[in-house]
Amino acid sequence: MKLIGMLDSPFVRRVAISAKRLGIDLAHESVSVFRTFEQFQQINPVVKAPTLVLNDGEVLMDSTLIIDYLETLASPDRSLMPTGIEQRLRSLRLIGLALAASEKSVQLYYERNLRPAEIQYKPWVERVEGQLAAAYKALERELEKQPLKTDGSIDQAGITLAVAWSFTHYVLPDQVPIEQFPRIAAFTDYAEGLEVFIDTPID
Ligand SMILES: N[C@@H](CCC(=O)N[C@@H](CS)C(=O)NCC(=O)O)C(=O)O
Repeated sequence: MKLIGMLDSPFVRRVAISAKRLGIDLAHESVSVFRTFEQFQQINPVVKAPTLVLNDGEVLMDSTLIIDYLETLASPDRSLMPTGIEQRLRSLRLIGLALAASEKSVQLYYERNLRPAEIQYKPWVERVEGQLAAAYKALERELEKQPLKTDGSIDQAGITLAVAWSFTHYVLPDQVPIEQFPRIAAFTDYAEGLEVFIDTPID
């Protein structure tokens, strides 16, 4: 199976890291949705990263759906999702917030880098900035209530959170001052120090 997309996408990176932790070997092709649009189109006409090409040529897209598929292929004892209802609910909440933070970061990045300055729409930018800050504030509160484990393990909530925060810092360093989000920043430092993150760098 082949994972298509650049690791500077938080969605691609969470799939690549999850696959490694699940023990699933994926080939990886760094095809860009912008710089190599036509090449991407040949693989997936919808041009969404990540794309997963299965061995029989079937094409999947969307990080959460790809991870869902990889989870079904993996041995259950390697699952990145808790099975108990309360911990699963909490994981789903953290993942939802971290995906929203990634999505809002991507929107702001596109706004700043793709749309010409003279036609930028300030109310839209402010709305997205507010949503991005709200997602990280909620995540910071969640970590205050219950920290994520830093014992060498990492689950899907931890992967998605750390990948989101690293991405936002990479593309929008002005948006998320570390001093306002000390718990997220400390957890991300821990995650980025794990072998699987080091082996799957953002750039
Ligand atoms: N919800 C999707 C979001 C994927 C996404 O938006 N990826 C971006 C790259 S970071 C992309 O494909 N951009 C090109 C486009 O949307 O046209 C997921 O989780 O995979």
